[in-house]
Amino acid sequence: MPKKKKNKGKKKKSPQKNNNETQAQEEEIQPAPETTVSTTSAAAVKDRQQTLRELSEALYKYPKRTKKEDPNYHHEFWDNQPVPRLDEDVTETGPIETKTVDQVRQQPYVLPSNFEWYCLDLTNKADLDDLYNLLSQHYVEDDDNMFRFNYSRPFLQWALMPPEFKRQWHLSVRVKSNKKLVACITAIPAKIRVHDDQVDMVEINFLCVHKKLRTKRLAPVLIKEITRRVNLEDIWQAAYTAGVVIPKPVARNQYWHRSFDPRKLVEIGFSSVPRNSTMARMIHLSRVPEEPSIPMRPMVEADAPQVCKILSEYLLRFKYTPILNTEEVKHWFLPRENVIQTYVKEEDGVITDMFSYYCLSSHVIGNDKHKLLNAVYSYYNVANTVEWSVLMENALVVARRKDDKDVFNCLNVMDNKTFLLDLKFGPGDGYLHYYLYNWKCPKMEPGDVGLVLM
Ligand code: MYA
Repeated sequence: MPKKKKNKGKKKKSPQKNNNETQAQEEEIQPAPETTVSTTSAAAVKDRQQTLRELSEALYKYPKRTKKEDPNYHHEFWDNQPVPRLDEDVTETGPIETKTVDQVRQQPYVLPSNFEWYCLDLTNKADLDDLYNLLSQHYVEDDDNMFRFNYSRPFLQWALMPPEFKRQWHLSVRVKSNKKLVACITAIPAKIRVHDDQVDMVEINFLCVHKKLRTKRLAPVLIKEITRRVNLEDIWQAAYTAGVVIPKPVARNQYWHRSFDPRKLVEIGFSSVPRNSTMARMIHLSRVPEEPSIPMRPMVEADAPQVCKILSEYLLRFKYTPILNTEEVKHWFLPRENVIQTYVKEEDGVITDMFSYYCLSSHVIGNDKHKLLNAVYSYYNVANTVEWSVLMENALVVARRKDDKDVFNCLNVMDNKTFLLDLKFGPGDGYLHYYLYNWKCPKMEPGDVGLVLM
């Protein structure tokens, strides 16, 4: 769900997945042959098939195709941006347009007269509160408006203040008369590898317009102004994700959900008890071990060079990844309570494996009993000396036992599909689309993606 989002992909709910869909799902993602739960006995296979069917039915139907997914849909804004058209079959790789800084407009784009641009200072409590409140009330919701992301203040500082961040890229719009914050869009610097190219670009996130100002074409102005500010720094490409389909996704990924608290998830409408199953059975399926099965410990600062090394080597297997230096690894991976957790497996001073997840709750809209859905999202993981399902079961244990979360969410990026079914993740009803601005490249499979944005 929520993550991702979203409509940035994410969430939720209800059953009624038909048999064809269930079967298709099982065919799409097969468990890794070497996993711990594999067995050849007919009874065990049957039991496993039943479990997988229940998990698939319990969670999240597929979204309907919307009008905008029609390749002939006219996109007034996007059809005039340096991105491939929806019906374009891209076979080449590289920039779509090339400009120089002296060609960039010097003046900010003009807003309606009652609004003004403002650069947020996220070290300032009042500015951080303003951003938190805007997003908390107006950011991404699921299609049925049952859940809305609740990015915490410390999360926003983590997500938006990596090394070399720029305040002028924490762009917002205020009402001139009372200074109320009503819209925002953010960029942070990032070096990204796409296929064989390493490109200095930005990651765009937190595009948000106050609900009362929607459909007035403010979003294109925000996008054009952040583009101008990024171009002024001689940067011409961007990476971003969204639940919506616009010209043109590089990849389409799906969220998977591992329930820890099925009773709560059913009470809030995030999931449901499938036909032929019971709540008791769902609770049984959702159990996680009491203790981790392998010795792993929270990452500390001195681990950063080794974490950087094993992660960088692992990411070489994929086609769309970040390139991180040691300072960036410290920022993105050192544990921060209820924001980011990273655990490493170390033997004789050598770090071989890691898992990490970030913590992001969602508001449960209009539910008297539950106010928050407490979720974690798989971030970057490396399994060199243990099987994927063993490593990630330990992540589940820590998220459930230490962080007391309701659900563990995971995209089918990188090698994640190898452990999803074995660890009893079920498919979500939303897709997260990956994009590149001003960079064309051939479409990728979900497992080619090695990038996780918040
Ligand atoms: S994804 C999260 C997006 N945020 C939300 O979903 C929060 C809730 N929704 C809202 O706040 C509003 O509905 C938003 C649209 C702000 C989304 N990405 O102003 P409008 C196009 C890109 O009348 P509104 C994230 O943060 C739409 O197709 N474009 O619409 C990554 C249409 O264009 P066209 C989008 O509903 C953001 C136009 O906007 C999105 O009032 C990456 C309509 O404008 C979307 N998610 O506001 C941004 N949604 O007519 C791109 C709608 O052509 C970055 N639209 O179809 C590009 C790179 C920039 C930097 C480049 C540097 C080199």
